[in-house]
Amino acid sequence: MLRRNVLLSGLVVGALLLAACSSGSSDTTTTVTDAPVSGGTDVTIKDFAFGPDALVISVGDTVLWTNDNSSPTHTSTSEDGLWDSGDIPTGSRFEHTFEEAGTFSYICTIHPSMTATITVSG
Ligand SMILES: [Cu+2]
Repeated sequence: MLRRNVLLSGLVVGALLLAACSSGSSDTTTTVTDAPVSGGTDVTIKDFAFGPDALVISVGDTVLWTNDNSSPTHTSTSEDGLWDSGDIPTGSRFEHTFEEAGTFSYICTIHPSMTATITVSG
């Protein structure tokens, strides 16, 4: 058991050394931000509306819906069945990543007069 642990820690150290070497030879700078989703695009649900109600994004983008603190429960539900958030309570968020191009309409199933579109360009 002890021998196995020594072997394992040797492997870990080796891996760390390798990682240190490869990061040392790279000049890529990684910036850490407090953004909730990198490359994401935000929709705010407020005053019984999606804002913006027409959003243009790229394939692979993640859209983050945030239900405003003053707003009751809503949903973000694709009319094509592509996504369905279920209930998004006050102050909560939902995200969906778009993997195909097209124009997609969605509604709030609780308030069907709330409509909006996401256009995904390839
Ligand atoms: Cu709603």
